[in-house]
Amino acid sequence: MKLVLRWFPYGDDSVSLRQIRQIPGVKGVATFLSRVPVGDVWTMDEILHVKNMINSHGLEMEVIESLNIHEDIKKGLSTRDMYIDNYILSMKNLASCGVKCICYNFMPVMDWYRSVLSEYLPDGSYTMAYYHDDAVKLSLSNITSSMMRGSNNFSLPGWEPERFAQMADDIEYYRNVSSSEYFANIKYFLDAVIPVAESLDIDFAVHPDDPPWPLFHLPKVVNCKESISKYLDLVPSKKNGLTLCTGSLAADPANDVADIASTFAAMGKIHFVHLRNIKHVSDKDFYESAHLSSCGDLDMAKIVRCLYENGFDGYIRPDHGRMIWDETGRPGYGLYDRALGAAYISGLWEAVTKNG
Ligand SMILES: [Mn+2]
Repeated sequence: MKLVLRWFPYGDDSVSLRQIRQIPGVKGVATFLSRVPVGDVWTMDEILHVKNMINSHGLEMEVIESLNIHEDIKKGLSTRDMYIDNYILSMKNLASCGVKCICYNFMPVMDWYRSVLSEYLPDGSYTMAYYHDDAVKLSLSNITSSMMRGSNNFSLPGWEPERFAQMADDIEYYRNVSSSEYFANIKYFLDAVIPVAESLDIDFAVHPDDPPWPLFHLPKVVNCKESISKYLDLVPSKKNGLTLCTGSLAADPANDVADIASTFAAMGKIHFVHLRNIKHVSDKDFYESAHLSSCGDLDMAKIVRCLYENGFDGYIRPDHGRMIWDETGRPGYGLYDRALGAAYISGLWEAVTKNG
């Protein structure tokens, strides 16, 4: 197991590499080239520029989160072959630079969504939350403007303002795309990239939908044990694997995250884990709690034990953190609470590996 932290380059992060280096146990960062437009090739020059910066702080860049997929690939348009060729070139360049794991998602239009980016908790911290009734009654423009207002002037991955103009049209487009057509588009993409991942020895790790139920009637892809199996079976390969995001999956109380962890770790299919906790206030309403089991609904020790006992040997990162100790920054991605999460995960891992 290797512990990493998400980090955003180009001055778009309130947390420095120097600070990350000082969190005990953290070996590297999961990052991405946010200034390369989605669909363009990640050139060696651009990758090495960021990698050298990370390495010079004593950290590794073995995980990319995310190498995003152009919407034309998701829609299955005739232009997709060009974008897939670009994607493969980016994979090859990343492999030459020592990258071993690529996290991505196949969610149409929206990467993730919270109806509140800064909710006050009784202990004086702030966190992200989701209230389903609010989410379904808001218009797209209300949603995009509330995400922007809550962003503290940092970019929100998946919510790039240049995409807003297109979002409404895209949502309309998917009204006529059935789930089976959408999965055919996924398979077309995986058929092209998984053999390349095999030849490059890069682990491919799809991130679950967040939240795990449909918004704006958009197709859902990876949101439960069955859909994870369906997705991974599209192209059977060790390289076609999963990012186990515990918080995303646990948002649906029907999901048994420990069981999902055991099942897919035993198959060698979990390459990357986002370990975070959430606390439900009703079936579809929740907030992101501190990482400790006692603070949320998830049994974090059990999940770590399930991963370890089933041979998991990939990357783990603490996921979103609350804003504590008067910190400000990108919602979910401050330093302090994620550092506490990292220390907690290190403790759980040490306990399970030493005591079984
Ligand atoms: Mn996640």
